[in-house]
Amino acid sequence: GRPALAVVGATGAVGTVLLQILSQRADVWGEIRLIASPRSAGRKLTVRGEETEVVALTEEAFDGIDVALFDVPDEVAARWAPVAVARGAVVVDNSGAFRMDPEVPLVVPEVNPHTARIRPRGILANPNCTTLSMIVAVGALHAEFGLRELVVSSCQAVSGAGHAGVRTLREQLSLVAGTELGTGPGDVRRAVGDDTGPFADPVALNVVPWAGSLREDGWSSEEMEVRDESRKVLGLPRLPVAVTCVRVPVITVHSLTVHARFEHEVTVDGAREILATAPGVVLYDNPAAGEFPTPADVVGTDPTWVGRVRRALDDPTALELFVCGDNLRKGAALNTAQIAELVALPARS
Ligand code: 11C
Repeated sequence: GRPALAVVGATGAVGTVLLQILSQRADVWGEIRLIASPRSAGRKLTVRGEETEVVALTEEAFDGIDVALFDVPDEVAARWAPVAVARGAVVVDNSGAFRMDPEVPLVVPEVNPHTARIRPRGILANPNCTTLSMIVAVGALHAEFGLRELVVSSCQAVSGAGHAGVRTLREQLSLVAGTELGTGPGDVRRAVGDDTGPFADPVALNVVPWAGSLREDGWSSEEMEVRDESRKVLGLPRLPVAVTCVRVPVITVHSLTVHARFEHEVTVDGAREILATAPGVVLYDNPAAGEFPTPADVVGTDPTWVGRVRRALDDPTALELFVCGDNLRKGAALNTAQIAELVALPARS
């Protein structure tokens, strides 16, 4: 029969999008079992047009499951992914718990599908949504030109922080809408109050140069992850990577500015040709006509969108790009679904 799939964390922001994606893609699955915390057990969610009851996360919940997709916090994944493996499932995990484990492949099907075949722990990891929102485009250019350095800044949407992030921005927007706020120091902060939700500062009418938790020497966890994960996915363990992660008042779609330096001289025409034909990438780049990707247009779509392709003014080996990707789709749910399909249909990789 067809393989059985479990979705662990079916009620979260990523889980919700995953159920939509599983309903839209070519159906390779037999049973799809929905698993969540005991708090959500008994809820009914729709997948592939069928109402499906959510079952509680227990050891027995994995019986008969071939592939288990995890969209849960790191500590829940660390505890339960090995349980699912012990019960016979291959785990595709979208938390940070296993991404840098040398025995866990970090998989982006358009970039390194071959790595999914060898999985000593029975676990495959999905990169962070910030890495994923740009890596398919960068990977296509690397395959042709040989990447030597990456300098990126992110503009991250609030849904990267889940339902709580979206709620926070919507509430703050309702407090500042129709006012004259944003003209005096601290006026937005006073209007939205002390509770800034999952963010370090007010995010309405603002940009916040911080995402994740504090690491050594002033770096954020998000910045370290973009560096570590880009190196691992591209197979370039010593790639110089400079990153600044910034939160912006966008609901969904992470954008990144990318400065990519390559082995040899590059041309804009050569880069455009690669980006126009790379699987999973859409080149949308005609500034004379005002055409470049923005989150408001990209949201809800699958590809990585690239615009503003330029050669660096002071370095003929480097390109500047603006990249947008839906952080809940390619950045999370879609990539895990694609990895699960690689496991179910290995001939494709
Ligand atoms: C954000 N990239 O935008 C983060 C969310 O380790 O999967 C993803 C955190 C993670 O807030």
